[in-house]
Amino acid sequence: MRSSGPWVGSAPAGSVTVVTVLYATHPRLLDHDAGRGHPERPARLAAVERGLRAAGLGEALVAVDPTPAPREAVERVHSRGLVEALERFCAAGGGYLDGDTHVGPASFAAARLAAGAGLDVVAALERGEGTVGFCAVRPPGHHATPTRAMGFCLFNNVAVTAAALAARGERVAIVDYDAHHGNGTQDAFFADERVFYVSMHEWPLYPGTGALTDTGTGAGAGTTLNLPFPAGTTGDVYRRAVAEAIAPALEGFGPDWLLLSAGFDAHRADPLTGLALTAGDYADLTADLIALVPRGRSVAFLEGGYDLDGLAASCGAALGAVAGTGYRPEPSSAGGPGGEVVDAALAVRARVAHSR
Ligand code: OKP
Ligand code: ZN
Repeated sequence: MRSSGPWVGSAPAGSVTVVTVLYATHPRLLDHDAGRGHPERPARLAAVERGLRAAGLGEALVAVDPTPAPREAVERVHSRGLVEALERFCAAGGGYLDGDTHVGPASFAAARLAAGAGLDVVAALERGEGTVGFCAVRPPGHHATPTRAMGFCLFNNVAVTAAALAARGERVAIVDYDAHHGNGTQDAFFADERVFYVSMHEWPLYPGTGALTDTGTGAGAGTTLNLPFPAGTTGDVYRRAVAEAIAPALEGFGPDWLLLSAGFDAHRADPLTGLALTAGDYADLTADLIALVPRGRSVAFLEGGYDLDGLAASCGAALGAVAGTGYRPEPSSAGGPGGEVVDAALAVRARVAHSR
């Protein structure tokens, strides 16, 4: 535990703080060089901190000092070939891995810290030190597949934590509300019955995966659920998706843990996407999702979110809702398209449920 600023409180002995948010971040995450003028920039982590401060989390936040993910934890998800190639490429000075994924000399260490944060937060939750965890990390992770870094992502942070939990017999739900589909996370667990992956994302949009009909394979049949929404989709549709499709599916699955791929780029102001969520919607969705697992068994991982004000407001509202501070800088939204996607997802779920 480390106190990284005056706004980070540690609960005084005998205090009646109802909720403790374990907040994992690290200055070395700022050293990952995503490339000149890149939207995935260090200022995002300052915006997150600003949002949490504005949300009045104050005393509720307790800092967790992340340690680099052990190699064996990374290799539960990623091939040794990817890990070694990434280490060599960064050590040699870095460069572009694909058209929009760039690394520098400090990126490998940042990626190992980003991948390790969730493991440390889980350990702290298991020691009873918090109610919920939030990993304010970069680079993000959900596009990184077992064998490939892509889409701003090096290691799949949420997947590394999910795989560690699953390896010890825990059942894990991953819900991904980033505007982009988490193709890497889906790939990692598509055939895995211990991890249920749910994504709500914009379609069509990068990376182009995440069809309604992708529902898992083999032992993992029925443990993937995709809701590909059109541009303009608003919070009312997301809330209905959670209430009618996601909550029943996860109740059937019976997760011990909820890991949230918390991307805030579905906010209406985001420059990379066309979805129309507000900070109020992020508050509602986060509270509704965290209610699906026992207290002390959820961890959110920062993924996208590229409008700094939208990011600050949305992540402040999301964690404020969990902590009950009532912070709501923007009202909920309604009236957009996308309802037919929820109907279609319900039809797909009915078929999948029957074939099991
Ligand atoms: C990362 B995360 C076409 C544009 C690709 C990549 C976006 C990655 C988003 N070359 N843009 O999901 O927020
Ligand atoms: Zn995204």
